[in-house]
Amino acid sequence: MATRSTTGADGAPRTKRRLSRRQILGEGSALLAGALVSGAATEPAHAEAVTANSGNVPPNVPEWMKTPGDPMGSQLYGTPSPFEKNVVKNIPKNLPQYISASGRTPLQDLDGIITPNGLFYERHHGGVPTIDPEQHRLMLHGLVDRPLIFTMDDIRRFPSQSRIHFLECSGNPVYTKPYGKTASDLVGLLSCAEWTGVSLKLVLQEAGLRPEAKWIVAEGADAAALTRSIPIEKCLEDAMLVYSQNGERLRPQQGYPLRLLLPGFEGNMNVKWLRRLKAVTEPAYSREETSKYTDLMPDGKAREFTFYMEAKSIITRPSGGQKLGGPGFHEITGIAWSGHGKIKRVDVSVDGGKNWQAAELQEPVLTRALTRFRLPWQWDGQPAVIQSRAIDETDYVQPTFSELLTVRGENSFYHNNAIQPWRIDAQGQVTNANA
Ligand SMILES: Nc1nc2c(c(=O)[nH]1)N[C@H]1C(S)=C(S)[C@@H](COP(=O)(O)O)O[C@H]1N2
Ligand SMILES: [Mo]
Repeated sequence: MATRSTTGADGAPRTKRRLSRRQILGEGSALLAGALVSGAATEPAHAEAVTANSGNVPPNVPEWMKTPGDPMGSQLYGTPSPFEKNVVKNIPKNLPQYISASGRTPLQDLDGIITPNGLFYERHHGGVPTIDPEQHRLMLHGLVDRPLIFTMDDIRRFPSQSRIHFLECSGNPVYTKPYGKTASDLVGLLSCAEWTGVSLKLVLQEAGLRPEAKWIVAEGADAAALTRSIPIEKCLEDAMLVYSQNGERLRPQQGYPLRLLLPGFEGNMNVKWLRRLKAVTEPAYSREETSKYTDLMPDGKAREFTFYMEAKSIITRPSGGQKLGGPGFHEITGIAWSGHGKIKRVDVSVDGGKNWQAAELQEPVLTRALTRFRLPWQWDGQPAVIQSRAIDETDYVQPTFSELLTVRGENSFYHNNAIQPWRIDAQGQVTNANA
């Protein structure tokens, strides 16, 4: 066994028996060495863990290589490894289920831009109905030449399209404090999927949409009969009637067997369990667009029909509830999105907002979809405040919460797209800097 002396980022010499990590990873990964050997003045914690389990680590042959594994077919629908059992939706206990039920995506545990279907956020106003697709119908009426009723088979006979878009609840998070601890607590009413369905424009044309039609009123088949009015321009732009999500049929929680998808529009308008579309000249002024989902502005007027979710971003790693293993290299990564189109740039600050640098954007950058950003960072072990700000293709810049306050006043409730700062203390513990 080689004995090798290395120096940690804090200058303390270390003696390591066995193969050093630097050798295992190759000299090219010297970048990581600081993080791996630094920390405590004695042998680092993960090296101790390795000693305790040394029977299963290289160069030994682990237990799970000595006999064949579980046979195929033991699971007809795959589930995550049991070791990932803590990566689950974030659902507050004791929720009044039929008033404000919501389950959040664990954003801090996910990579890339696609939300797995089992972790897609959910928000229901009247519970999740169990709908037999054979019995489900979509009625299209009002200002059309031919009122129509479609079965799900009819819907699937239209030419299909698949597109990747985010979906975000406009109460993500609500405007007022308290803000929560983790990225999921704060903005977990946000997910992104590849959606498959039919262009709404095509279906409206099939029915002979009349030129007087200025709005489409959409109604869901849940106990809330959730109803929203959609401007006709959006219906003819990129709205979809969706039946699949990440390649498989919608989950019941996402509106099985059919939902409306309005890319970039506030989550509430994306009516689930869609059963009726009525072409009309005026909006319905339903509960969800008057009493709810409006923002009381400083002049005392309520802002209604906000539609588009503004540009926003959040660092997901490191983020609230996580702990940095020690000084040295850490990748800062997160997600950015805008209802208005593509993300143009994401700036990251590691000094409490004094200086900003552009992060790398993961290609392809898609319109009205999550965009993953990354920035390499050498943490010096000192307390720090890190945050990200998104700029979209319209050059709109994500505001700080105090900038939002000057425009919106104290009484807004929805549509909070403020910058989210994370505080890192000298021990590497990450917390919500606003809390
Ligand atoms: N029919 C119906 N559609 C609905 C809702 C609902 O309760 N009933 N909730 C809305 C709200 S507030 C949001 S944020 C999104 C949530 O979609 P998801 O549960 O698929 O994430 O659906 C919207 N569509
Ligand atoms: Mo929502």
